[in-house]
Amino acid sequence: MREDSDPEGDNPRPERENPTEVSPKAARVLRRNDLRSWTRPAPSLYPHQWSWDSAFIALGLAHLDNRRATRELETLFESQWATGKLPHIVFNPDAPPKSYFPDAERWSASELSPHAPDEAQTSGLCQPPIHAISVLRIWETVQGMDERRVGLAHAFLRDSYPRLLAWHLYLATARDPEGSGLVTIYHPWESGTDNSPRWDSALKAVEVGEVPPYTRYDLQHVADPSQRPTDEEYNRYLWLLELLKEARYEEAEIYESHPFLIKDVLFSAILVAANEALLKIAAEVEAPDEECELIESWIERGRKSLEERWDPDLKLCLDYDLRADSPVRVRTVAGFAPLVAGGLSPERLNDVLETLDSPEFAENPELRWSLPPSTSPEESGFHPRSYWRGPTWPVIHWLLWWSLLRAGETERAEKMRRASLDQLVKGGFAEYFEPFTGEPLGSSDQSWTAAVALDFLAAGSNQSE
Ligand code: 2M8
Repeated sequence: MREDSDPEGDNPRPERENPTEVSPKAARVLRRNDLRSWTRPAPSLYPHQWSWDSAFIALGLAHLDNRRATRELETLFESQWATGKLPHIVFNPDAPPKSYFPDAERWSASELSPHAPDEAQTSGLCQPPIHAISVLRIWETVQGMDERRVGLAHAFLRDSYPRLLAWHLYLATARDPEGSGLVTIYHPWESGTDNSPRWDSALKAVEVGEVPPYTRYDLQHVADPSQRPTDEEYNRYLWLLELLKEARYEEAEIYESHPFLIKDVLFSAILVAANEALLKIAAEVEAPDEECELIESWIERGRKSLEERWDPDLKLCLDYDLRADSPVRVRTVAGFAPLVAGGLSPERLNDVLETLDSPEFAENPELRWSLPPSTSPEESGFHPRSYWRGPTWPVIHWLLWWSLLRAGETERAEKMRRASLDQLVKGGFAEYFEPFTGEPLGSSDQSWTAAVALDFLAAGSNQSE
C-alpha cells in the first residue's frame, strides 16, 4: 500500500523533507566521497570517476561550493578523447587493488587507441550526456552572487563550451552515422541502465566467445548478489568489451562488425535536452551563428526521430535494435524519452503523462511511493530488487522532475520531487530502492543520490517552503 495514498486524509501525513536535516546529510555523503578534484560515485563499490555521475554530482555541488562543482567537470573534460568522446570511466590510479572490475588494464584504451588521452586511463565507452545540463545549472546557481564568482563561472562556461560542442558533435556523427537523430550505443553500460530488460533480447542474440578469466569485485560490496547483474549478464558485458578492443575502439569498425548496436531513446533524449542547454551556453559565450544553427538542427532532428520511435499501443517511446532491425518492445522508464527531449505536442504530452500516471508506472497501487520504477512492474523482465530491472532510482526521478517542469507540468513535478525526497528521508542516500517496500539497495552513500537531493531541496527553498 502506498504510504502517500490517503484519500480520506485519516492517516498521518507522509514524511516530508526537513531541509535542515537532509541537506547536511547529503553534503556529508558528497564530502565523504570527495577526492578533491572529483567524486567517487560510492565509497567502495565505485572507486573511479564515472561520467554521468560526475555531471549529476556537479549540479548538486553547485549548491554547496560552485568552484568545486566546476572542478568536478573540468577533471572529466581533461580525459576527453581526441574524437570528442567523454569516457564513461576515468580510472583512479590510487584506487585499492582488486576493488573494481573491469579495471584500466582490461580496457587497455590508451594502448589500443590513438584517440584516448595519454595522461589518464579511461574506459572505451561513454554515458548519457548530462554534462551541458550540469554546466548550465552551475551557471544559473551563481546568478545574483558577487561579481567575482559570476566572473569565475563565466570563465568556466567559456572553457566548457568547446569541450561540450566537441562531445555533442561526436555523438551526432560517430554515434549516428545515419544522421537519424538517434544515438547508437555499443554496450548496455553506455545506457547507464546496465541490466535493464531493454537489453535482454539483443544480449541474448550475441554469441559469446572465449572471455579471458576475471573476478567480479562488485559482489563484495552489496548485501545480496541478486541486487547486481547476474554472472551470465557479466559474461556478455565482458565479451562485448573484448570485441570493442578487437576493433581498437574505432567507430567505423565497430559499426561494421559489432553485434550490439542499439538506438537508445533515453540517451538520445538526454542529448536533445543537453543541446538545449548548450544553445543557452552558446548564447552566453557569444558562439558563432553557424554553431548555434548546428545545435538547433540537432535538437530538431532528435525530437523528430524520437517521435518516429513512439509506440501508440504501449504509449511509450521504444529503443531500436539495429542488428535485429526491430524496436525493443519493453516498458521501462526510458519510454518517457520524449518528455525528457521536450518540445512535445499537447497530444503527445498527454499520452506520456497518461502512461506515467498509470498502474504500469507511478500509480501502481503496490508502490511504496508514487515514483516510477526503472521497469514497469507489469513487464515480465521486472525484478523489484535487481538493479535497473525494477528498483526506483533517484537520478531518474530528478530527470523526470526536471523534464516535467520544462513541460510546464509544475504540479506533477512537485509531486515527484516530494515523493523522491520522502523516499530519501526514510531510506537514506542509497543507490536505488525496492519500489514496493522502499528498502534501500545497492551501495549506501551514493553520491549522485545526495547530489539530486540537494538540487531538489534548492528547488523547494526557491518556492519558499
Ligand atoms: C552502474 O554502472 C557500472 C558500470 O558502468 C557498474 O554497474 O559497475 C550504473 O548504475 C551506471 O549508470 C552508473 O554510472 C555507475 C556508477 O554509479 O554504476
